[in-house]
Amino acid sequence: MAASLSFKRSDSIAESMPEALKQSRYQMKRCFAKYVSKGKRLMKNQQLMEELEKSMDDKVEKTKLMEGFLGYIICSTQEAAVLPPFVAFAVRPHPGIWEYVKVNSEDLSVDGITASDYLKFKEMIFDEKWAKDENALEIDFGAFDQSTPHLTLPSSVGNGIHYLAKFLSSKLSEDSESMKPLLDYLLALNYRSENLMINSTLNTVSKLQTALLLAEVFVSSLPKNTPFQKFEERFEEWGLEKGWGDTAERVKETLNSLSEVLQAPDPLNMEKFFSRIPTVFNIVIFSVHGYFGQADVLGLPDTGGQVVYILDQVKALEEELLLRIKQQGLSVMPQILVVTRLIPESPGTKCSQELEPILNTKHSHILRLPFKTEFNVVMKKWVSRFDVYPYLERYAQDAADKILEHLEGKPDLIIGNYSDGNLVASLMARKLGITLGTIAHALEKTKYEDSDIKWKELDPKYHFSCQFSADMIAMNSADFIITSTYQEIAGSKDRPGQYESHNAFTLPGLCRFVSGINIFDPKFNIASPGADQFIFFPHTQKQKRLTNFHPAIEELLYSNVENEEHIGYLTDREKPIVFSMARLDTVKNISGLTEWYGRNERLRELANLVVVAGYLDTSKSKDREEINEIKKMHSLIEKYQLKGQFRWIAAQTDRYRNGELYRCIADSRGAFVQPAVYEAFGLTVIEAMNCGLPTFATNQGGPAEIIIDGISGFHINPSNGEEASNKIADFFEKCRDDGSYWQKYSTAGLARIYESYTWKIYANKVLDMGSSYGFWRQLNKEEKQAKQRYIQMFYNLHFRNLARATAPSSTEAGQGREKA
Ligand code: UDP
Ligand code: LCN
Repeated sequence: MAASLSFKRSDSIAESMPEALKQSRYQMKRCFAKYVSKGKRLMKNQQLMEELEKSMDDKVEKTKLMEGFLGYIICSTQEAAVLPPFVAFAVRPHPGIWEYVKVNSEDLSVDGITASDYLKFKEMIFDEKWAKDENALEIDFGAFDQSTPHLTLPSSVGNGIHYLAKFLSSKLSEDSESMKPLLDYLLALNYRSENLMINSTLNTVSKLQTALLLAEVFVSSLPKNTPFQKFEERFEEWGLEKGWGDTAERVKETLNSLSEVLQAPDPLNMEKFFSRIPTVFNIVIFSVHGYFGQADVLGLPDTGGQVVYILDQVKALEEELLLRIKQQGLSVMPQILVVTRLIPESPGTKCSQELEPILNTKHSHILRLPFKTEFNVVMKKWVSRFDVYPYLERYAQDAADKILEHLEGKPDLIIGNYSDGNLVASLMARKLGITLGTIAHALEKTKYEDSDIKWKELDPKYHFSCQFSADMIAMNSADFIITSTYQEIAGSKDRPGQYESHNAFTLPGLCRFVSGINIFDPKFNIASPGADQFIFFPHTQKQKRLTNFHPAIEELLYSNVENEEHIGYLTDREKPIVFSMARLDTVKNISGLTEWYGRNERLRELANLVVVAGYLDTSKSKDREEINEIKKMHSLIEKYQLKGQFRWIAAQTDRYRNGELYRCIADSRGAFVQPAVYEAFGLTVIEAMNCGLPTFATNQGGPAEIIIDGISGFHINPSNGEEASNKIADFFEKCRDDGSYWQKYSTAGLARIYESYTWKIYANKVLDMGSSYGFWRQLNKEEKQAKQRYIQMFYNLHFRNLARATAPSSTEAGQGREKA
């Protein structure tokens, strides 16, 4: 909104709004009268805009107002709580930056209010008694972050490690004593009780500096590739141990970066030094729910990208660890353990096996432990991710014992995944005093509209009260948070990020989070995943193509048979294929895509539709959402008479064959469509692009960042099916008329992948985080401990009760049954 720039943006909205309201007093009175006319309610941005438009007849006035400051405020308002005669606005002028104001619709007076007041105002709509309760539970995690430095620019969000190096530099240069914590940290470095880098003789900063100087002069005189072993003894005389590097050259660089840091800390040397020191050898990764396996599990309910991500992540981390350990001049064997649920009754998968080596790694394993009830009964069957909460505390205890036994000691880094894994990881990290990183591929709160304020309605089905509380515990316990994209943290201009939406929210009747998590905390980092390029490679690499799969893929796509694996058929096989693949979750919107296609005659003429998703038969599914979606799919096939142009294939579990499937779709000059209502990252998007398949993906979430619209693919708006299907139809028309059009998008998609989405970049970033944040938590010990106490109290007095309340009865549990 260009006009907004003419206003003094240094003033707060509460300060500027009264004058702006005065200038359009007549129109605004009408508009506010409309807002309050329907009584108390919660209004979203679109509604506010629509009703503003409707309240004004004069077109010129309307345009003037919309281009002015008031228009800017309404455009930036995410929601408004109406409680006649007041309207309270939650305004988000920039990503991560919120202001709350309350306007009296009668006299148009404006008051700036706090987040807490805004939340109370909102609660009045849903639970008046609770909103008025002065002793209602109000949680303020931010109260413990007073001395933690925070970022201020929205554009810096997600680059925490970089800013951490700056903060560390200034903290270490405060006074003559400031360097002591770094010395203590180095003195404590060891592998299985063997000192690394320095030993106790270097017990002052000046002794360390002298040793570094002597050693640097000495190694400078050696040929660059002299192995460390050749001068190890000399180093010991100076109090220096292994870990500086494998060759004279590398050792010299590391010595120099520490000398520079000790002399006058600067972020560049700080980052470099922390990326070099040997701090991480053993890693534990928690991915608790679902079916976690290496084969035959993908596409099952709750089992999608997270499994793929973790298996690829482990491979990348192990490779990078091995490289780093070699470059540090050490001969340590790293270990990575992925800890998940053991499901005794999981036919067709290996999920009942306790220990399983991870394919294509040397030292990594999956370790599985069952859920046990408080009556010590082992849960035999799969449990939906929404129902796992009563088992997690016991699980964390059992896991800690097993992990210590397996690793013969503590891990150096714990990484959690998703709400359940993050909670377990935070319990274990606290118990053992270990650096904690968390990942939330998808935070459910943002997937379901108003899931916070309407939690009571949704709780019997989803247990969001447990889940959101668990998320708060994990995010606040984490030393660092790994995200896939910027939008995951801070959203876009118009839409708040997943984490951002956890800053101030309320569960009326239960708990009000006045400061849940602050996205300006330097713990937030972006490390985007990649796709396994052995599996997902361009369709043009003919010599690598897995042609042995072609007969099966031919059958899958084109046979006329309808069976348990596929429904519908394609009469005209000359047409290109619009392809999609996802779990059959509501949010994935596969049924939405099917409906858009059904309605768009032009698209139906131009292309066939093939979707791979879930089960085809309700009797096979145990998942509530999937059952609904299956029913919807069948009714759409009937309603739009899709047979002949449409094929619905059941979930496919073979990743190698899936890679070839994407390529066969590319051979048909088709396109991949990811129609999700919201997608946190979207691995299928980068898989398709890696295979050279032009891709259309939702503009809601990660894909909006992966694809540059109109350049490396296309964005589609999942809430406007007609526009989306027309955009796809336009593409196929242009491909029909211009032989090079399809190729242009295929090539541009690949280029985008190669420049930004690889696992190597990811692993480097994550290991650097493990090291830097490991030191930060030592430096920040007191504040961290105080916060930990608060978290512990919240866990004990709040979360535990919620989790217990969702547990099945002892009889159900005894039979290994989940709650219906
Ligand atoms: N997938 C699969 N078979 C299916 C559905 C999905 O192999 O029937 C894979 C897909 O190739 C991708 C992952 O599961 O690797 C899904 O990841 P994404 O990030 O797209 O979504 P999620 O399921 O994690 O929400
Ligand atoms: C879970 C999701 O919902 C996806 O958006 C991600 O791509 C996947 O995990 C892997 O991070």
